[in-house]
Amino acid sequence: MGVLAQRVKCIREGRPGRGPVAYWMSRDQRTVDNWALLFAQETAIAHSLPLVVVFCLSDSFPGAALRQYGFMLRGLEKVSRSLSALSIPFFLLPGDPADTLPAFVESRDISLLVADFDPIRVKRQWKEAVIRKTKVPVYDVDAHNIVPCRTASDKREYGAHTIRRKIRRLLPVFLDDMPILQRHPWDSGLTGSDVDAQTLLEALKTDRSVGEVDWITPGEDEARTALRSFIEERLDRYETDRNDPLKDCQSNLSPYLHFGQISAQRVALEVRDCTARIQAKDAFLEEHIVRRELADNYCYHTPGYDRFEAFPEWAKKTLNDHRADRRPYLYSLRELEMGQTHDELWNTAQKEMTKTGKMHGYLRMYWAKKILEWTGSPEEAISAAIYLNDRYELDGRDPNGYTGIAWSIGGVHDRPWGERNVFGKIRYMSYNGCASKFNVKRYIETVRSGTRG
Ligand code: FAD
Ligand code: FO1
Repeated sequence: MGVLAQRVKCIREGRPGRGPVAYWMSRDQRTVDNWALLFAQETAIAHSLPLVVVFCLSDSFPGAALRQYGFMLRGLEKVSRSLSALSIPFFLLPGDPADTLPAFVESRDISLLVADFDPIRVKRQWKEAVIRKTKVPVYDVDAHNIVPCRTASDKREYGAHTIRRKIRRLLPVFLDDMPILQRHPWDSGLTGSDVDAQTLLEALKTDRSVGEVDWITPGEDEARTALRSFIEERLDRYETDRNDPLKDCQSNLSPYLHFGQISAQRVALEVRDCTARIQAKDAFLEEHIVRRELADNYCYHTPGYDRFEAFPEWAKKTLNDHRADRRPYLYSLRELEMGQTHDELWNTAQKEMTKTGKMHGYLRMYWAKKILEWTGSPEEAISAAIYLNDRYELDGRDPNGYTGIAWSIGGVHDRPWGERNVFGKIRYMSYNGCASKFNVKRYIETVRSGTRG
């Protein structure tokens, strides 16, 4: 497991306890193909120690509502069962990690804590708070990226073209098969939590106005089924049809990837080794590996990843030069949320997101760019886009989202284009541009009639 060492970072030497090794599961909510869990098990076995998994359930995760907690908890219920079958008890601690985890570490005399890598702000804050209130060694494992974020690059990359060559060079080392999690040989004598998703959801203090969706089922097995059906039925058309919302050619893996219910490495291995057309495979792997890992790179190296200040100098200048431009339309957050603009295409994309929890990828660019055009300032646009994206998307609250919005509104990972009103040199997208890509009227009909999403 040599490459495993490159995924692991010791973030605090600390003083080991005498009890089990604990994996603090958060981003990578799966038992199979989980490098953080594999590292925790390898360490526990090396010291003849039991292994436990702990998950802190915060009811105030930024932007999350019933929709996302439902998907997550129904997946975790299955994770807890799979782990206990391997003699690895799963503990679910309701509350903020800083309030619950230190006491858990203390009371079980945990010998060391393994966490999973996550570049978003709230997760860094959680880790810092837990480290301050504990003394044990803490390790951080990148189980989410194929090429670990901290190995791919030591700085913020300019764009896909700069990180692509770094990732390509390292893929042969990291895009390899993964060991199987074993039945744990050392028994902790501890009984884990009884995770009943429905009961937890009913007790959860969260926004219930954004309801669960029923077109996708959470869980590790369901994620692998979704991957298989994408490979068998849609992958072949990916590079030709992926930008047409009527062709239904996306993988629909993002909710599973966001909650870590499937390993990105597993997805890449199965796509690489399947018999689909090479152009389709390459197009998918470009998005799935380069674009996704570029998003982690951006959020990890840019603490203010969701702010105007994070935009490239050229973008800040051009947006400032056009700050006073007259906006052709101005909409409030409420009007945007209700899809009450003059643009039926935009309203329909918004409706697809609020109804299904998953807006088509091509339309997300158009959707965000129009928010820049129809709000009073770039700062207001960022805040509205993040609020709506994180509140309604199943895959929201993710580095991919903060980066997608920064690309659309602030030119991050993009270059200057022809200067125009409000946008300045930020890449522009138009209704007619969409109409040249797909049948806009039919897309509007399918969402309105409910046959889509
Ligand atoms: P597929 O096309 O099947 O892609 C497979 C996987 O590749 C995705 O799950 C994702 O992990 C990765 N990927 C694809 N496109 C991108 C991209 N542009 N950037 C980074 N990774 C990508 N993605 C999210 O996961 N969560 C979000 O909240 C989110 N918000 C976005 C907001 C805007 C304004 C934009 C422009 C993009 C956003 N994206 C987001 C990226 C992309 O649109 C989604 O990842 C994709 O549509 C998810 O559907 P899929 O898995 O079926 O896509
Ligand atoms: N991670 C946790 O460890 N505990 C939570 O309670 C939690 C809630 C949550 C709700 C919505 C959502 O989209 C993500 C949530 N996550 C939670 C984090 C998630 O697993 C990922 O770590 C990050 O969001 C992606 O970087």
